[in-house]
Amino acid sequence: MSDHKSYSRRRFLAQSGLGLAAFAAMPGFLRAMEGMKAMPKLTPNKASPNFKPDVEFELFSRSSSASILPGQQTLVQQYAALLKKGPKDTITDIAGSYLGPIIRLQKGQKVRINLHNKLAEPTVTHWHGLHVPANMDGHPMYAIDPGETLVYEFEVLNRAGMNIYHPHPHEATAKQVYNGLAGALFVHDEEEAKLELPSGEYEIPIVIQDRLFDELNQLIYVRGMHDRMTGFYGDRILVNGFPDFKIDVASRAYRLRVLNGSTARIFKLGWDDGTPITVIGVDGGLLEKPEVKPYVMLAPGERLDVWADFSGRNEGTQLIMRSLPFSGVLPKMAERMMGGGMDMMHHNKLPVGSDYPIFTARVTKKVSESHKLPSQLSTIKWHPISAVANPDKPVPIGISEGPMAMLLNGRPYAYNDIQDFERIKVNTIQLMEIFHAHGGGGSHGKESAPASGEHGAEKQSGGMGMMGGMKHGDDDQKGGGHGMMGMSHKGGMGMMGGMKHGDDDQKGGGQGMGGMMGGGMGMMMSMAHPIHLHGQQFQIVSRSVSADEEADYATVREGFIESGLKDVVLVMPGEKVRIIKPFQDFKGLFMYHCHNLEHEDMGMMRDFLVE
Ligand SMILES: [Cu+2]
Repeated sequence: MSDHKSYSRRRFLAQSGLGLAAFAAMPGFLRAMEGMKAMPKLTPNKASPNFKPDVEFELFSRSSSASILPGQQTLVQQYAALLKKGPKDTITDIAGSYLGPIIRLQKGQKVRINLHNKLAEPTVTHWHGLHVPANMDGHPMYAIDPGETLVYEFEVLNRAGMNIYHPHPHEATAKQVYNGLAGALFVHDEEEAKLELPSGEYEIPIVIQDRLFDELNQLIYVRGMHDRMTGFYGDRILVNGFPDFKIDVASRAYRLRVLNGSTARIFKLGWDDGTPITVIGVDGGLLEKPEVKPYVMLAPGERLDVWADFSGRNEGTQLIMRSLPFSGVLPKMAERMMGGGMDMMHHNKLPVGSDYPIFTARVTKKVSESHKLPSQLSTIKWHPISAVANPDKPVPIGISEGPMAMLLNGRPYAYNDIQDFERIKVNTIQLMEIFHAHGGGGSHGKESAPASGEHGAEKQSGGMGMMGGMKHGDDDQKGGGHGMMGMSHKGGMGMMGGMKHGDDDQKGGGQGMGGMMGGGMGMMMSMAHPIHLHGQQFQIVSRSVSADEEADYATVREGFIESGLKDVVLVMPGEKVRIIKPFQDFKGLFMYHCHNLEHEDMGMMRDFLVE
């Protein structure tokens, strides 16, 4: 299409304020949907007679209720497990919690899990962090109906670390996790055992979640489009399923296994007395050496292994783990609305980026002996850039935010919609670049657009201009991307952002959506996304942020850890992150998606086909 025609059409939309139906009728949007196929309904995998498990357990997804707040019980969805074979400590219930039991596996174990769907809706369980075959990974295509059983069989290949099990059904992941379906899954190995880190009662899981309750103690979830676009935020912090969580500790070292199990909320963890946080591990297990940080950022899906040493502290001392102030993860207008500065949307008592307590540690016993922090924790097998299959052509993961859908690489999630750049050769190590396809603000749109161009993603996104704006230097497509989907301008400037200087395409498109969405525009702009890749953990090679985001970035900058293996990386507005990720052993579909689970369910998710 010519510049002139597309410009006129957007201009027409802008001026007529036509509704969403007109938007959906745009050819570009339809082209993006062409590849979309319905999720197949597969026959659930059955137990293989040749597989001899060391560990076997039943896992039930079911409706239940739990005492969370004083008074009436809360209806929840919950995992329950029953060990059939294996060491007794494989399954540990958290008494009184809606969270699933803690699962402990050893590297090298062969595991069979029989998932029984006792819910009234389809579900499937994903082992977030585990390196398992594609058909054991809980891809939404393996979802089972109520009453069905799905058998998982895999060998534990991971090194020691904290993983998560949670549902992953198509467009219902967030709701099921929010309703309570999630649990911690620890892998242990010999390398970790040799360190003799604090264990038993001295190793404490800390699963942090936020929830919103009504006056009858029932869970409130998404109330409208706004809650999906920013992600859903509760106003009560729960740890391991409990409000006002407190642990009684002795004056010695503890190992805190921390997981952000929220659907959207990002934390900046720090001790209230300024004690630095000693980190010994992240998503993919132990670091090589401990890292001491003033605070640590923890986005949904991320894990932290914290060395918390209370030795030398007097009985009666209290230490509070707080979320400390920061800014920039939400668009400015959404930040203001959440804080109550504006009365348009849902005010939240606990704005993201405000200062609030997470849990309290009380020293109730003075002891003299304590574990010493090892100076060397583990050895990580790093992949040098020379081992990478595509050093000059990183696989693109382009983030774009829009009022209708959250996209990756310009496309919404669709089953069997693999683009050329999403085909990965098995047993290769890939360089990948995660970036904001629409930029995070006026100036660095320039920076990120060439990045997508150099990936060659524009070839695959051929007819995708309307959705993705992936193609650099093509004002028509770029303008379309900005206008229709990519609300890239920050700070409540969405409607005006495209209006200055001679970028006519952006102007037309920006106004067009503005007209359609009315007052809701302000929040649809660049925000932080925790990007998760299924399969093996990756290493972070570099992070860079555009100059216009630096002030906000300064409030989080010291909270990132790059010295360990990750499977979630928080990508801030204006930020570009390069990673190196192996795709070894298994062929098939492995997802990559935003772990803001509301975004995931909106379509900010894609598949890699490893072949
Ligand atoms: Cu997101």
